[in-house]
Amino acid sequence: MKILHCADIHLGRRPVGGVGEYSNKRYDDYFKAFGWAIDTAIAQKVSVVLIAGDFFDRKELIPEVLERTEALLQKLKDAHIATLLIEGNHDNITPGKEDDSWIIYLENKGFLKRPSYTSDETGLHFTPIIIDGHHFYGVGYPGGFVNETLQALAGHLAATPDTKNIVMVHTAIASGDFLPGTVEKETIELFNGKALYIAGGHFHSYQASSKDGALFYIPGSLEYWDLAEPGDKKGVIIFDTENGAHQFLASQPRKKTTITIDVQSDNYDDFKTEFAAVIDKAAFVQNEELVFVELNLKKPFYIDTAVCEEVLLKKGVLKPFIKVSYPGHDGKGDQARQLITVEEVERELISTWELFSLKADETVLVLGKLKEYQKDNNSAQFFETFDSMLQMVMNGEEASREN
Ligand SMILES: [Mn+2]
Repeated sequence: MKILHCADIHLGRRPVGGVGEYSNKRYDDYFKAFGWAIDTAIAQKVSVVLIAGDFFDRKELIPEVLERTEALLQKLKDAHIATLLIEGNHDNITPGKEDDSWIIYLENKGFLKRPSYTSDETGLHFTPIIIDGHHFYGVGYPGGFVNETLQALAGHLAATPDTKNIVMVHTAIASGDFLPGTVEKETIELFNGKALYIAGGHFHSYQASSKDGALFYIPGSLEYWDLAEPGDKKGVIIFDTENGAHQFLASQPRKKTTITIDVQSDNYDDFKTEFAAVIDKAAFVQNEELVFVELNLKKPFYIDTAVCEEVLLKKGVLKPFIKVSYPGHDGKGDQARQLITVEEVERELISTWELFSLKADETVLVLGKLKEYQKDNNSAQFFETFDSMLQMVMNGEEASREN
């Protein structure tokens, strides 16, 4: 059986603060990239497509995102290719809130199937999706519980030998530094002889467990989610369960040019001349390129990055990004920040607040709405939502006084 594995599609993403042409082009890019993955699946005559989390960029969708997504998934359905999906940290389903999930909606409409598990006092219970004798297991995004969850799954698989197992999990192997939601390689090794393939995600560039008979793969996001994300190897993996062969096919994300300047100047005025001279020598595809400029300073001084961006925009760059590295900056922590969503940071903080902690998930949801209404200048909805948020907290207080 041939399988196409992709992950981190991030449909519906619009760059933060992006307006106009740049924002619209990037919004389209994620749909185009998924369209390419679908065309590849059809051309390669695969039986199953695996989407290993972060299918959507966020839980709430505008109608157009849903419409375009359904049109793309319909192509797989028409080609009689089964689509299996797990959630990532961006589209994670809140337990008990399954009715609010657009992923469950797509599942109910027959566009995809979602291997999942439940937990109770007796442990974790895994429900595989079975296709042509292959058992597909999925654990979504277990976050901080990823090692325990996968250990339990490995135990379950040990009790059912002789089945062809494929595992889907939204995680990556972290070596050395702690990164949120990542798994230890020892946990992955528990699956040797128990699974044919583990379909991972979360990191946005290609990863494969390094041992012989590698099991665990990440194809990388199809498009750049963040211009500063490490690694440029992005695409899909075609896996053949009959002979164990796997093949990486690179996607074509929007052109990104990285320019690293080891700044010689020690003051802003000299720097402006130095910067302009470097950029003047570069040539860009007009209005199409993302340009990421890293400025490595030997001596710290203030740089107005808006001025640098203006220089690049005048050269016809679609979107410039300027990153200033001051002496002594080791870049540690940058990747951790890229891996978690704003909502996850908010939830962690709110769960420490006395009045809101029991309603952390709801509060994050309401804050998201308030931000949107603020952006849209919709004061009526803003105040209505704000009132309901206060009501929610007051009800929570009353409930605790009664008990
Ligand atoms: Mn992602």
